[in-house]
Amino acid sequence: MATSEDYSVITQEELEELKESISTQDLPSAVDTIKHFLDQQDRVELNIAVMGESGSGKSTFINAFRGLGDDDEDSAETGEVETTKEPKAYKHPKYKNMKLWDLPGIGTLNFKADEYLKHVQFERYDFFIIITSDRFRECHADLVKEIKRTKKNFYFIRSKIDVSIDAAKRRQGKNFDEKKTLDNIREDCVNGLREIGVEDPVVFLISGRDLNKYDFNSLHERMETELPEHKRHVLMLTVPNITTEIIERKKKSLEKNISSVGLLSAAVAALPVPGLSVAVDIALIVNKIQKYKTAFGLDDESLQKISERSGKSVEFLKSVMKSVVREEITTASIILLLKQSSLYVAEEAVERVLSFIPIIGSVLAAGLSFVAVSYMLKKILNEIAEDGRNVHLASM
Ligand SMILES: Nc1nc2c(ncn2[C@@H]2O[C@H](COP(=O)(O)OP(=O)(O)O)[C@@H](O)[C@H]2O)c(=O)[nH]1
Ligand SMILES: [Mg+2]
Repeated sequence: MATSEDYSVITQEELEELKESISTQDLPSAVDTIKHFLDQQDRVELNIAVMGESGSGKSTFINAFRGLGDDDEDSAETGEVETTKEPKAYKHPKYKNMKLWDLPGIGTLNFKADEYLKHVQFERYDFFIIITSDRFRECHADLVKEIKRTKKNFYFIRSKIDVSIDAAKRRQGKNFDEKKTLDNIREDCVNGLREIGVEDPVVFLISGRDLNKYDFNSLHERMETELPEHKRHVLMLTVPNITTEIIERKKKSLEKNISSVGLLSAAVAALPVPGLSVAVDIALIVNKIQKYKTAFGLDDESLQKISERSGKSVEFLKSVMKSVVREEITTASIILLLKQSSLYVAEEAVERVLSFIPIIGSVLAAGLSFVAVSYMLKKILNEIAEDGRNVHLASM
């Protein structure tokens, strides 16, 4: 059986603490404690700083990264001349703990790079994004030298790639080669950065209009690998479902988290409180299904938005969905689901019988519960991710 050391999402200490507090509670409060713990996991803060000159495409990128268009509620104003001198936070519409910070245009404050970083409170950010829509200049290089001293990560973005591609198409006509054009732009940016003293720069080509194209996926993948584990989860949860690759990576990330839920279930099952194990398992599963539904954009609000953007009706989008989230999730529907899973029925019977012999019984039930809950959740996650993928394809 897996041990909690394998999973940094839940520590042995947290597990013990939870067990301790649950063992003294009545059933409803125990279930609440578990729900609260699970919600906390998704509330790790992630703060991303976006910097660049005015007009470079910061606001457009900030909106796209949060899955918003320019005209959506809560979206950042684009095409505005920047007047603010303070960083402004833009929250993710569904995960308020994830914020993108629009930093005052570099150059507008007449600060040196170190003063600038102090002014924008650099400690606050997990990493920095530096955007330009043409070439990188001294001001960008100075900033990077200072950021390096803070030991934080940074990423270079060359924005408005769609504009460059259109221009190349017009210029080159029949000889247009997209890959070659992109390689040239990337090489120009990298060489430019080297010339102003940045060692081994990596530049990502992005269009805020078509975030699903060009280098967005590799940028996001790189950010993910360079973040600490508990922050990675938030980065993956909040990424818009704009390509099948991203949907697949999101699924993998959520799958890793399942083991901790299984462990939780096992820990609870080991407590000699009749009925607790099943009640907690149901609460755990309902909680996770709701989260998967939101993560893959299958909640009503998201479907409505996809429908408006794609011109496909909500009914049509729903018609490609097959998983449990097509209907409303209730405790009753989950119990039905559990009953259909032979694994679980076996466990329930075992649990009832063995609870008369507390010590051996609880150990056995714990093992079974871990397997059953993990198995169930993996199966459900796969089905919901598949729905996410099908809705994404149907909206194109
Ligand atoms: N075609 C295209 N236009 C963009 C892109 N990013 C920004 N823009 C446009 O460029 C202008 C400045 O963008 P904005 O996001 O406001 O830049 P900011 O001043 O850095 O926040 C706006 O008119 C945007 O619509 C992009 O990737 N593609
Ligand atoms: Mg702006």
